[in-house]
Amino acid sequence: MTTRRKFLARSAFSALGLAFGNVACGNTSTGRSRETDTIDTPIVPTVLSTWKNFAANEAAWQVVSQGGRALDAVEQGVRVVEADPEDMSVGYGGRPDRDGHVTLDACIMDEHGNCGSVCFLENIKHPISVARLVMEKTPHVILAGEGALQFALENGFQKENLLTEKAKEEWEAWKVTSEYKPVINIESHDTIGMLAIDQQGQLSGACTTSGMAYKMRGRVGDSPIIGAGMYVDNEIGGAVATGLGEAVLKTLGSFLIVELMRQGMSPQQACEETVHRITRKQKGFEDFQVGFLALNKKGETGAYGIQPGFSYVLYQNGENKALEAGSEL
Ligand code: SD4
Repeated sequence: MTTRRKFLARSAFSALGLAFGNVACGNTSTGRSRETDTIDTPIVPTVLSTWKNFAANEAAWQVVSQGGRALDAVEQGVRVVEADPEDMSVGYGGRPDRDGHVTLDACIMDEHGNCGSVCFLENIKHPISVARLVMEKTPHVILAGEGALQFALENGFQKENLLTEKAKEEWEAWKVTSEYKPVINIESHDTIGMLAIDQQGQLSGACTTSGMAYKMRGRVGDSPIIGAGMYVDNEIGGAVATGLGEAVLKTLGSFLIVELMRQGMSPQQACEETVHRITRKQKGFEDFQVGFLALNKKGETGAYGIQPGFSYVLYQNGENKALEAGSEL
């Protein structure tokens, strides 16, 4: 097992550019050799997540720093937010749909390109762990609604009431006017998307949410859709999205970012180009938020949103830092 001392030594080597990945892949059909770059790619263990989820990053870094797998890191990281009743966009304490039901979406993807997802799942506190089991125990990628719940219960998850008093009170206040405006509140949303690189240089990603507050019953956003809310290609990098899911779905934003990085863009350029794609093609973007984070194999990161105020947390070289993304407006 890798010890912490080994990890620190390795991190020091990484900082000096002396630890290298050993992924060797052929040239792409475009003649570019982006994948072959990874032969000489220094390993920079990293955890990157949306909004100000310090504790989630910390939990993920614990796994990475002990030599664990990036997949375990992202699962453990986002579980912190799923269990937190104060975060009203994820898991327990999430805002309900317009009928008062908390319905959850989540997905996860590993370094081999395996992925699992649940959507429209009710009464289970940790949808990310159910998504992981869909990936590992079934031949499928997505389970939805009743079927996802049945699968979770069969696998030992407990049914719980996820609607907190605070979320219920807010929903009841909303019902007085019940203005149904399918736009995400620009100021307050905290869906967590997380990407990690472990000490072996492997990449994984996770995304989990209770979705848009007071959505129509049955509405599913981008977060559980592989390539929309999250995508990872271990040869290139990964991306996650937050904000108005409908806008992300129409652009398949996370997949697009990874493909733009494959073609040679930096994570920052890829995030900006993907936000431009939304603002060029989608009407009304002035009134909603979408934010993307990207991480490439070298540990370089990118972040960009439509609106100002998109914050994120980056854990690298032993430091957990809050940062603010640039924006289109
Ligand atoms: C959704 N993208 O369901 C999610 C919401 C979100 O921060 O990201 N909120 O549309």
